[in-house]
Amino acid sequence: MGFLTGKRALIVGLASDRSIAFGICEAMRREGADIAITYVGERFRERVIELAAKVDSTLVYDMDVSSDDSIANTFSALGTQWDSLDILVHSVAFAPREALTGGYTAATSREAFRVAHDISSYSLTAIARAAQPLMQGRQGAIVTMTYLGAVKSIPSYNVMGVAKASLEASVRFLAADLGPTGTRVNAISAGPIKTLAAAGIPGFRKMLGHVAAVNPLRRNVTQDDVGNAAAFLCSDLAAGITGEVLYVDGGYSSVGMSFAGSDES
Ligand code: 0WD
Repeated sequence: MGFLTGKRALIVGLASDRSIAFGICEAMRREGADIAITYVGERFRERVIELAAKVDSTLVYDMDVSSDDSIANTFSALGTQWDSLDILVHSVAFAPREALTGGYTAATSREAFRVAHDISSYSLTAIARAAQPLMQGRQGAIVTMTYLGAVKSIPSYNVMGVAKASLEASVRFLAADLGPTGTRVNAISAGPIKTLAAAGIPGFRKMLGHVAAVNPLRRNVTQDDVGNAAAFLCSDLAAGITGEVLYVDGGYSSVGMSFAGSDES
């Protein structure tokens, strides 16, 4: 029996089989959770329905997290299928492409700042609120996806790093607010993984190579690594953990200096 048996999980942010969200779906299903999925944009619908079938799910919703109506409609549709929810996964981020190109100062317009924060940060609070009626009294868990750019500058990550800092602060405020109702809130800070969203970051391939060359595990992390950590964080095995950012990055963030290869010679 898996350690999520009997739990219901809503996974927000599936775009392709490479999405981190899909790794999370697979790990949670393997551990026994029932899965519902959201995506954004009709053009993804058929693809997401096929992916949902791989985790035995038929509950698939088109939800734009920048729209309160879309969020409300999705949770009301989900509520007709499920009378409770144990797990909410937020795996969504967006910034206008031009904001991720060039230096931070020149690239960060007011509008790009607004959009990045709305979709990549505020949306966690919006969906956490919408999920509350279904999560009441469930000892549930919310997990979101963040990146090292929240706490350190990273080339080209620009305003997305500032939005991730806001997202990580939101995790702490949500954890404090929702803890007394039984809901835990955590983030996973993943190392770079090649996905559709990552493809929008200039130099991403270089980033992958650098991280794999110098982190303690000498490899990039995978969707499975992140999926397994998310499954753990949303399970009763992690019942004492909330308001935390868990690094799943092969140890990259723990190193002050490291040379490529196996030693310093
Ligand atoms: O290296 C990486 N891939 C890392 C990703 C390292 C560390 C963290 N992350 C984070 C991302 O910042 C994001 O928060 O993980 C999360 C998932 O990202 P992903 O799996 O790398 O990317 P992807 O498969 O593209 O999923 C992100 C999705 C969007 O994909 P597209 O490619 O269409 O931008 O976020 C969703 C969408 O499915 N999304 C939205 N969902 C609802 N409403 C919206 C929206 N308005 N905008 C984007």
